Amino acid sequence: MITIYGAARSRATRNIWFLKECGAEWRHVPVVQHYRADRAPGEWHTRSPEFLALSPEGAIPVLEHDGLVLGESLAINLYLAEVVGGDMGPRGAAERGRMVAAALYAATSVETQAIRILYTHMDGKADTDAGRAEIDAACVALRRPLAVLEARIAAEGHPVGGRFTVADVNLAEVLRYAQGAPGLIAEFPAVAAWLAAAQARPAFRAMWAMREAEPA
Ligand SMILES: N[C@@H](CCC(=O)N[C@@H](CS)C(=O)NCC(=O)O)C(=O)O
Repeated sequence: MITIYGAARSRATRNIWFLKECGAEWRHVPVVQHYRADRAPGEWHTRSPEFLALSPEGAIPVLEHDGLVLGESLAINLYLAEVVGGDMGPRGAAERGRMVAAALYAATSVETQAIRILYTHMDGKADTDAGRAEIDAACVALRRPLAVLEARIAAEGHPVGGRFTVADVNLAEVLRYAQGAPGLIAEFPAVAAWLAAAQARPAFRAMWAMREAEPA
């Protein structure tokens, strides 16, 4: 049985969405961030000894499957794509390379900047001068990766393979953090349409409902 440790109000959304796309059977252990431990009394959090025994990193999400314990949300999805993803996984070595590249691109070129936008909103600073400056700076850094993605999606419809794959989920869930930057995504019409279609998928909606059901 596949087990995902990690509340839906975390990067576990990437894995929950993808598992719902796969229609695979899985078990959810909603470990919360240690600073949100009061939101889930009785549940494990990221500093609980039981969780640290499984994952000394103390970070969610973590996957457990057939004796494998794996961290890193995007790597977890790449693994799931191979074991339960069917055609959402790679058809060969070239696609595998592109899917790994898409995940690394999401983690290195997109996430750091996108998360600045998210945190500015979470800190309640988006409507302050400092917050607007922070969001603007992140947007400047994101326009190049977004332009690269725009060209790929305009040509092929999807990041890899011309079909919906694990690369769509990994990139879309990281890009979601940048949606709080007014007008940014709309500057890239192919990306905007692709992201809207991805977030309209039943599996995304089901993941989102699960997330919303958890205490904020
Ligand atoms: N690069 C990691 C980041 C994992 C991470 O930082 N997770 C956060 C929650 S989204 C966490 O576990 N924080 C632990 C804590 O602050 O208690 C991934 O993508 O899985």
